[in-house]
Amino acid sequence: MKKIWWKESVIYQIYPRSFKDSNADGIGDLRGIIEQLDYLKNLGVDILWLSPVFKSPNDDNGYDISDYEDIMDEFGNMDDFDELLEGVHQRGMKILMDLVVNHSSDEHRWFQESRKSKDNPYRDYYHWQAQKNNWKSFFAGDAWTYDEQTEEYYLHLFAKKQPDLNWENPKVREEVYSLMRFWLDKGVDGFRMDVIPLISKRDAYPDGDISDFNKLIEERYSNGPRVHEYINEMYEKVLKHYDIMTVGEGPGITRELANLYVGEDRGELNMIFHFGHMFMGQGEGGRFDVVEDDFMEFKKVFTDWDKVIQEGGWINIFLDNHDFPRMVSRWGDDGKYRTESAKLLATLLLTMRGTPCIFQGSEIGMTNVQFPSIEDYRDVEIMNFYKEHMANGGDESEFLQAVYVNGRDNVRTPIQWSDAPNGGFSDAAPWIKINPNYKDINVEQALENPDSIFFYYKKMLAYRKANTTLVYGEYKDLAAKDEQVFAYRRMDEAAEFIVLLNFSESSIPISRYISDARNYELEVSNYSNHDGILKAWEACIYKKK
Ligand code: ISL
Ligand code: CA
Repeated sequence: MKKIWWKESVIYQIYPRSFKDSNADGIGDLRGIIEQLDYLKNLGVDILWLSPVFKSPNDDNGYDISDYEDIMDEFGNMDDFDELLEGVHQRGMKILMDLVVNHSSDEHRWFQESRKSKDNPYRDYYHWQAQKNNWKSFFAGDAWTYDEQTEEYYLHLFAKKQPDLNWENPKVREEVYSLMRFWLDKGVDGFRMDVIPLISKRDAYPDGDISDFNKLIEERYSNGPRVHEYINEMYEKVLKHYDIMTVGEGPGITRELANLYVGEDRGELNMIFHFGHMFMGQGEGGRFDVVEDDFMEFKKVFTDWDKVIQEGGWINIFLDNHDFPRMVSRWGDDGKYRTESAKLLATLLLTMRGTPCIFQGSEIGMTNVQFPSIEDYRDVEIMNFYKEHMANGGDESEFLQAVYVNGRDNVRTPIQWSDAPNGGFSDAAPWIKINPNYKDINVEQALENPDSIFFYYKKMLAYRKANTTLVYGEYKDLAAKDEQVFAYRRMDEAAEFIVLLNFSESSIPISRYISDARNYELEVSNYSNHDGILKAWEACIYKKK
C-alpha cells in the first residue's frame, strides 16, 4: 500500500460562518480563523478543510456560489484569504477548499445569462427542459423550477437558487478546470468536492422511484454515465499537475462502486466521504423521516467500508460534519456520560483505518441544540421541509422533534470559545443563536482542565501520529455480534493494537475480548482507574508487548 502524507494526516473541518467573528457583525469570517490558528496547531490537526468561502448570496450558506474566484463579502476579502493561507502554511498545516461545481448560485453571471434566452451562449451551461420529470430536490419540492422568461424548467437537485451545471457541455468543464487552477496556483493544498458523483446526469432524465429518497439518489442522481470520464479528465487536465489531495463527498456511492472513484490507479480522487453510517438515521422520506440508528449496522458499516482500502482505495473516517447532528449527541451520550462518550468517539475516529475528519467543536464535546421556535432555525433544508410539512397539514412540534434529531443547524451553532456573552464567538448577536450550554462547554474551560475532551483529542492525535499502524495496519472486527462493545484489532509488521469501545453503561469484563491480557499493555483510556472491567462508555487501547 502506497504511503503518503494525505493518508497520514487528520483533517479539521471549519464552517467559517460559525467559527469566529472578528468584526462584530455576528458572522464568522477569515480573520476569525487567522486569530485561532495557534489553537488549531496546538490541537495537532494537519489539514484545514474550509467550507465554501467564495462569493455567495448564502441561500445555502456558501454552497451556492456566485463568483468562484472571489471571497464572500461576509467572510472578508482576498487579502484576508492570502494571509490565512500564509499563516496555515507557516504552521506546517494545509488548506482544502470546498469545490462546489455540481451547481452554482442562480446569481452567478453564467445563470443570469443562461436564463435570458434559449439561444444565449450560456444556455447550455445549465439543464433546461420544456417539461419536468418526477425528480425531487434534496431540499423538498420538485427538482425543476419553471422560468417565465424562456418558458422552460431548469434543474436544481438542491435549492431553487442552486441550478445544476451542465457537465455535458465541455465549456462548463473548462470553466471549472480554470477556476481550480486559479486556487491551486495560489498554493491551496487540494479540494473537497461537493456531491461530485452527481455531476453526470442520466440521458433524458428518466423518472425515478420518489417513494424512497436514498434509492432515488443511488438510482437517478449519483454515479451517472459519464461521471468517471469527467473526473478522469479533471485529473488529467488539472489534478495530476499539483502535489495536492482530493476528497469526494459521495452521497449515493456504494461500497461496490467506491474504487471506481478512489482506486489508486484510477486517476480520479484520493478518497471519499461515504454515507453508509450517516444515512442510517433517515428513512425513505429523507432527512426528517427519522429512523433509530442501529449499533450493529453502525459497526458493520466500518467493517464493510474497510474493504475499499483492502482493495487499494482510501476513505475518510468521520462521525459528523456540517450536514449532520453533533457526533456526541448522535452516537454517544450528551448527558450523563458526555465527556466519556466524546472521548470514546474520538478514540474510534483516531484508531480507524482511513483519513479522519474532525468537525469544529467536536474537540470540546459540543452537543445538539433544541431551539424553542422554528424562527430560531436558519438552514434552507429545514425551512423548505418545514413549509412542505405545514402545507400538508403537519404538526409543528412533531417536525421540531425531527429537527432536534436530524437537523443540520444542530451542528452549525457558533463555536463556544468562552462563557462570555455569545460564547466569545462574537460581540454582536450571532447569525444563529449560541447553544445555551456554552457556559459549561467552551474552549477556555477545556484549556484549563488537563482532563478535558480537548486534551484527550490532542493526546490521541499525537498517539496516532506516533503509531502509523493505526493509519496503515489491517483492521479486523473482533466481536461483530457484540451488542454493546465495538472491539477491533489494528495490526501490521510494526505493532498490534486492540481497541475496545464500550457503547453502553454496562460493566463488561475485558477478558471477553483479550484472553491473554498479560501480553498486552494498556496504553490509552478515557478513565484513569483500571480493574479489568470496561466501565460505562470506556475506551481502551491495548498494545501487544
Ligand atoms: O442534507 C443532506 C440530505 O440528507 C445531505 O445528504 C447533503 O445535502 C448531501 O450529502 C449533499 O451535501 C452537500 O451539498 C449540499 C449542501 O447543502 C451540503 O452542505 C453539502 O455538504 C448542496 O451543495
Ligand atoms: Ca464577521
